[in-house]
Amino acid sequence: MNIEKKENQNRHSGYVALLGRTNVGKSTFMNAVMEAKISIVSDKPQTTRKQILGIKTTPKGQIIFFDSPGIHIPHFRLNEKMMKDVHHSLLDADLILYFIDMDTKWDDEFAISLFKDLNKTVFLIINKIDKYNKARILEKISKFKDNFQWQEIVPISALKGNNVDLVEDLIFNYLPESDYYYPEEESTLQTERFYVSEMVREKILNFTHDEMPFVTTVKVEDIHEKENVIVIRAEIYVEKRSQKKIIIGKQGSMLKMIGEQARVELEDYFDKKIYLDLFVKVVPGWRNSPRILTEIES
Ligand SMILES: Nc1nc2c(ncn2[C@@H]2O[C@H](COP(=O)(O)OP(=O)(O)OP(=O)(O)O)[C@@H](O)[C@H]2O)c(=O)[nH]1
Ligand SMILES: [Mg+2]
Repeated sequence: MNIEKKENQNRHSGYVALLGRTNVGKSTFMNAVMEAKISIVSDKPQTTRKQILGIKTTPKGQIIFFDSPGIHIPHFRLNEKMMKDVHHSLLDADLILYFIDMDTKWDDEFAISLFKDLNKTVFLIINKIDKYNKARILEKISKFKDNFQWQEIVPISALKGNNVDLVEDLIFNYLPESDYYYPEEESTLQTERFYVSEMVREKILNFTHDEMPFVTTVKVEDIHEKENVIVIRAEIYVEKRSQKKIIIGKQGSMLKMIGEQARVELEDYFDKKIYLDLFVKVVPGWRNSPRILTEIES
C-alpha cells in the first residue's frame, strides 16, 4: 500500500496543447505518440475541426494531448468554433508544443501572440525533417530559435517517428507532479459516432480536392449492433447540388470508394464486421448554422 502511494507521488501528469498552422503534422504526431489512430490526417488544410484528446499513460505519468485545429482566420461560424477550441486548448494546457514544419515560409508572429503572455512552458517542434538535409534543418532552427523563449527545440519526423519518444520524455520533465487524471485504459474521449464520422470525412479528404474538403461534413444518423455486425447509417452534407454530384461520382463510384475505405478502417478499430450505408445530402450554409454545428461537430 505504502509502496504504491510512493510511486504515485513520483508521477508527472498534465495537459499538452498541440498548436500550429494547418498541415504541419499535429495530428500525425499525436497518432505517432499514442501509437494509435486517434485523429484523422490529410494533406488538405483544416483537417482537424475540434479539440481531440489523446491520453498517454505510462509508468512515468499521464500526458493528455489536445490535438487542435490549425491556426487560421475564421470566415464561417464553423471556423470561429475551431479557433475557440484552439484558445481553450491553450488556456487549459500545462505545456504547449508549437509546431512548424520544414516547409514553413510564413512568419509566426500571430501564432506566438496567442501564447506569449500565458506564461506557460512552450517547446518549438520542427516537423517533417525527413524531407530535408541536416544543413537545412540547422538553418531552420537558427531562424526560429530567437522568436520566443522556447524551453526546448526539437526537430522531428512525426511520419517516420524520429524524435517522437524524445518529445515524450522531455514533456515528462516539465509536467507537474501529479497522479493520473484518467483511468489507465482510457486513450481518448471521443464518442463512437464522432469517430465514425471522422473516418468517413478522412476518406472524403483523401479522395477529393478544391473546395470539397471545406464544404463537407458527416453526420452519423444511426449506429447499432445486429447479429455481430455494426450497422451504421451516415449522411455526408455538402452545400450545393454540384458538390453532391462530385461526392457520388460516376455511377456512384466515388461514394463507393469512400465507403469501402472507411469500412476497412472501422472494422479494424471496432474489431467487428461493419455495414456502412452512406447518403449525400445538400444542406446549404451548414457551416454557418449553429444548430447543425452543435449536432455534427460534437
Ligand atoms: N514528409 C512528412 N510528412 C508529414 C509528416 N508529418 C505529417 N506529414 C504530412 O503532412 C500532412 C498534414 O498532416 P496532419 O497531421 O493532418 O497535419 P495537422 O497539423 O494536424 O493539420 P490540421 O488538422 O489541418 O491543422 C499529411 O499529409 C501528413 O502525412 C512528417 O514528419 N514528414
Ligand atoms: Mg490535424
